[in-house]
Amino acid sequence: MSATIVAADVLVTSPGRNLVTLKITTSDGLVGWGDATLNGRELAVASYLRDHVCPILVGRDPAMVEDTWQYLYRGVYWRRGPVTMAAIGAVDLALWDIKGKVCGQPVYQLLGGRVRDRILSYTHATGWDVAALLDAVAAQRERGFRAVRVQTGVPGLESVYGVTKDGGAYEPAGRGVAPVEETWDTAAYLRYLPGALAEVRAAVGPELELLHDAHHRLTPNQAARLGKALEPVDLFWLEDVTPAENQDVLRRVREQTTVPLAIGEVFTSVWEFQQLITEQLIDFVRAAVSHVGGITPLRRIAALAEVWQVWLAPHGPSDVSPIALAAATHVGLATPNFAIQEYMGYPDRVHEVFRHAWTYADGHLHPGDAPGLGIEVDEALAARFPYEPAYLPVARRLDGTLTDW
Ligand code: GCO
Ligand code: MG
Repeated sequence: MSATIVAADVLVTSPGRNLVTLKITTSDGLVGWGDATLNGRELAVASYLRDHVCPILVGRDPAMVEDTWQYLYRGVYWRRGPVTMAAIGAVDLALWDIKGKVCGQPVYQLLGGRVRDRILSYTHATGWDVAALLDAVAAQRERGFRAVRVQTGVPGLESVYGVTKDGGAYEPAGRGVAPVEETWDTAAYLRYLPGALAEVRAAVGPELELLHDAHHRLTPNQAARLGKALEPVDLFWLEDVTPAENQDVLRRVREQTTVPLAIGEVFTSVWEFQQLITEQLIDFVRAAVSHVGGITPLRRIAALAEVWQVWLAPHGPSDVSPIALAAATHVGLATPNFAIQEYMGYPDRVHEVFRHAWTYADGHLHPGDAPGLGIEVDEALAARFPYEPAYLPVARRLDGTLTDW
């Protein structure tokens, strides 16, 4: 007799930031863990799971990973969107975790085994001015990183995406019941950034990989101008130049510049990547393994991208939990067209609540060889940190109109 799912429970904890976790328990006593965190909308995913998904998981065969994905995606009629897909992603991760434990194998073995010894990772360095940014880059190089995302302040602006003024650790979600409002001026950013990044390149030398995130804020024309201006900096990638809801416009950017483009952390399905990949409008797919619906669809996206020489580079900020990071590293070790894994890091308490087999050393991540995803959640410790409302900021232009954050 095959095992059945006997319980599916949702844990919401805030050990430094809000994280939502799905726990699936089987009749033979195995437990699988999935990440269901959606920054600023955590409780919506928790409710989607608790109220609509957990009850129908009970009684199902945990071995049927693909069928359960299809059941939750096609079987619901209302499909896609970040809340739905983060919920499906949590189920998919938990079922892969269980399958690994049943087989006594780390998930990467079930995905075909390793194609590399370890996976390259990049982290963030931020500084309000170039001197502070160079200090931050030096500190990350000390930690072994060979690839660093660089974000700076902009003269004349009080706050800028991805940068803290006091040099402290960056966490975009501000605690409180309403989002913080930031002011944004694209013209000032475009005037300042190319010179600032040229200074960074001159200081760090040619070998360090530098990345930059424009966070959806430019028009196609501005993106093309910025891409051209940054060509001498030799970026590993320029991320999210436009909101990319209108994907056709990226052709104009591609025609104008050879800067490598990365897009996709807010996309939730293979279909949102289809045009970008098949028309080669981007170089790197930034899907988050949990937000895109799990390991099952991430593998499909990777396979489509491989055909078109597009590379996989999963999203890995502190707002996807160490469970999602585990899943991304398993995929990364086993996927030929995997390029790099973002590793922003976590507050210490997060590592205590989510004990993980994955390790960071010398600029690289490894998923470890524990069965499944290699995660143990300290539920008693998690329960000591209840949910606190926290939201990403919103951004307004100088004239007060709302713009993309
Ligand atoms: C990145 C991202 C994040 C997002 C965050 C929003 O490239 O890492 O842009 O830092 O801003 O995930 O919740
Ligand atoms: Mg990004």
